[in-house]
Amino acid sequence: MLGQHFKVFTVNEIERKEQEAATFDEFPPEVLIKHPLQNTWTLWYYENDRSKSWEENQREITSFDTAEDFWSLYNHIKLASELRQGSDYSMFKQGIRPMWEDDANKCGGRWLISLEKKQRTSDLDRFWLEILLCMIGEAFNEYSDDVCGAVVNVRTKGDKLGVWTSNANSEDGVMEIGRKLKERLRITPKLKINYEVHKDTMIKSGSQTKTTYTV
Ligand code: MGP
Repeated sequence: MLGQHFKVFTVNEIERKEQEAATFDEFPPEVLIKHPLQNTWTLWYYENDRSKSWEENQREITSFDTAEDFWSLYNHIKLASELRQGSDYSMFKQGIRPMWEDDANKCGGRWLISLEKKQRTSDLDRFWLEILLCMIGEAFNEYSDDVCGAVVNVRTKGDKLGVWTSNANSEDGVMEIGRKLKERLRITPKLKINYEVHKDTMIKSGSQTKTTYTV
């Protein structure tokens, strides 16, 4: 994806070009340009403040559209496992709010990965990073457009990761995204993950939500 736009240089090639360029003006522009992503992404942070509504507690942090700016942001913020219990990170395509009500989400749902408590130390951070890399790298191939964003919920009862897609009725797309997710997170085939339609999650009673697809 990135290579379509710019040649990727090895460290040795860059060092040689630096030595060859006598002044900054002579520096080859392709070395200075950051690697653009297909989409611009926005990071959101939710912190549970009981004096405010759920929506008010969602804070838009920043947006980025290059691989380098993604890593600057990622390296600057806390890992999900270091967040206070009850907090969330969400990363969505720019213009999509991380909530069921957004036009892009209202007919959609999420692949949900519910972790056991002990997985906070072993899996949470690497799963979240891998999901982010899948999204910014458009790893879901022709179905990448169906992806709206992803959420990590840090909870005492067990953390959750959700990959949100725009159309719960698009079975081919939803299933392909689910399969790819399991493959990239290296989740054992024996462990099943479920897709929930947001409209069902909104009206769930108790802790169970109807499952629409499973991989
Ligand atoms: P949660 O934060 O997704 O999961 O939803 P948690 O805390 O594990 O709770 P559980 O109910 O899944 O066990 C918690 C609550 O936040 C929901 O019951 C809603 O009141 C609110 N909420 C969550 N989301 C994703 C939304 C949303 O998209 N829109 C609105 N309006 N409220 C939401």
